[in-house]
Amino acid sequence: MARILITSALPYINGVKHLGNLAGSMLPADVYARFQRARGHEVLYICATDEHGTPAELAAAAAGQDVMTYCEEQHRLQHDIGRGFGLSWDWFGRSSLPQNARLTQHFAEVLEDNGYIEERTDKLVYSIDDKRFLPDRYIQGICPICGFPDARGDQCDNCGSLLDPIDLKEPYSVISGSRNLEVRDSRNLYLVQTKLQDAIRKWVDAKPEFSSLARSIAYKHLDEGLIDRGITRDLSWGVPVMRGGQPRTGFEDKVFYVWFDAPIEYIGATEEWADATGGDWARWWREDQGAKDVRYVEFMGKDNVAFHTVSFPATILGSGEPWKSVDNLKAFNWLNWYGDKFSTSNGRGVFMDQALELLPSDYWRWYLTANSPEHSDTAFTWEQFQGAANKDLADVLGNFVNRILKFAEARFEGKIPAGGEPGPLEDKLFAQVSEKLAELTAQFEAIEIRKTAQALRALWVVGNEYLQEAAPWTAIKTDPDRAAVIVRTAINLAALYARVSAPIIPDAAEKIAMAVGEPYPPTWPSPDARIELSRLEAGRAFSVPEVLFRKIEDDQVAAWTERFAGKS
Ligand code: B3M
Ligand code: ZN
Repeated sequence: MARILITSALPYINGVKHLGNLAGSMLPADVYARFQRARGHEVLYICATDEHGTPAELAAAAAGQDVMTYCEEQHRLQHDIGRGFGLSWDWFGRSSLPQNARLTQHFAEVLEDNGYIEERTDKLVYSIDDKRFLPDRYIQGICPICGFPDARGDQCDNCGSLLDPIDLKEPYSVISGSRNLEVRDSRNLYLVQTKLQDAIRKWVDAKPEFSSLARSIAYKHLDEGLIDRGITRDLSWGVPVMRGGQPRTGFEDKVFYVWFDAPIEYIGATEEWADATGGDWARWWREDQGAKDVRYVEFMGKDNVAFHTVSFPATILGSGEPWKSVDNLKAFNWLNWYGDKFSTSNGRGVFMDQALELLPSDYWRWYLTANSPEHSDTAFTWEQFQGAANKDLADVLGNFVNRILKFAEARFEGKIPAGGEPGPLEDKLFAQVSEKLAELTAQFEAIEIRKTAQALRALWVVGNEYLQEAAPWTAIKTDPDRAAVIVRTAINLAALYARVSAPIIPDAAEKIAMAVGEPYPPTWPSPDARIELSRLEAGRAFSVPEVLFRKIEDDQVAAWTERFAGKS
């Protein structure tokens, strides 16, 4: 049994996330976690809200709340909606809790002791009208790289470049819109990444499992040459800058930069989990306390890769302490809305809470897995979504389960029939299912998201083809034993479908499992279909679940297309 640590990028606290956030990190991480649990491995899936930095402060101000109250409410909201999507985190933490603060301050101290943190004077943008410095998202302007008009102080959403606020052209304060800005000196702590350039490159070189997207981004930054990064900010909400348990002189009004503390929250949230469950967090994160044999997989969007392949490894490596670091980083491109960005303010695209109002989570889980923005930016369209739901879920899987259980209930009094022996059609089915099951298992193991969905669908199709060819409704007229074999085999196949579909569509899988009296959550089947398709014994009672997937009607698509199109 392996031990697998999984983390997905921590969603910012400011507001309910859209389907793109889900598709590019939390959902594939959950699918993988469920699969590995079914395989019998010890899995710890950790996530949390990323509560510091300017997104939190600006959003709290806009909501007319103090930041702590805002974060508390938003964390609960994001937690509940995530559970509504079946996100099976073992813990969904909060980066503003003491565990993360303590760890962040510890890392800063050991990094400074090891010579990787220095105090430097920054030229920062100060807003005379707002009477405050404008870090990161408090300032916007024209991107110096691509000319995008609304680039943020820390990163350009358009070209993804990491920016320094003073580089922005025609900057303005996000708080007041004021352009009455000036550059002033500010003392800040710097993570001296340039000293760790070689160590980080060696670290990336030693990670062959990283997705090609993750590796290409990591090497792009390494080849450009790392820069030393400011890791403190003139903000009040964040991890206080301490030294030896005391506020650091001159830094009493500063906090650590959100991207310094956020990845540390992966460890912090594991401590939260341990504090709440009696678990042992060091067993997952300290190689000197049992984490050496842990396999750690990270899931995130491509805009987060730089921080996870440069500054977070710099923190871990620079500490000189035996912390577990990621073995496989699965990076995703972006899901967009008909080619455009999701936008709360513009009402463009479906956000997680709205999605659950429209349809059960399995519809979204299936579509976002089968159409994952895995290898390129991918556009959501209602037409594709309707097709995936109506064809794959309703016509293929749902139809198979419903047809065979309804027929068996009517003709065999709701019990799996005895009689007859598997024949050539069953031999063919066993061979096909064994082959498709092996393919599906391999794609899950390889974390090939789209190929996993394709392999699962191919397995569903085999069942329909078998029923079509075996035609128990015809066989029963002349050869009841033949009909009994077909029904027994097909009900076993429905049970197998529940087991292998559970990582992606857990609710439907549970309904099928309950109907045929199988345990849930399921274990992963053995590779031998002949054994697996004869497990459910004759005489076992079963029921017919309600229709697993109602089809999406054209008028629903028309209404939703209009509702979520966004203002032109
Ligand atoms: N909060 C997500 C984002 O950039 C960011 C991820 C942090 S992972 C440590 O949208
Ligand atoms: Zn740009």
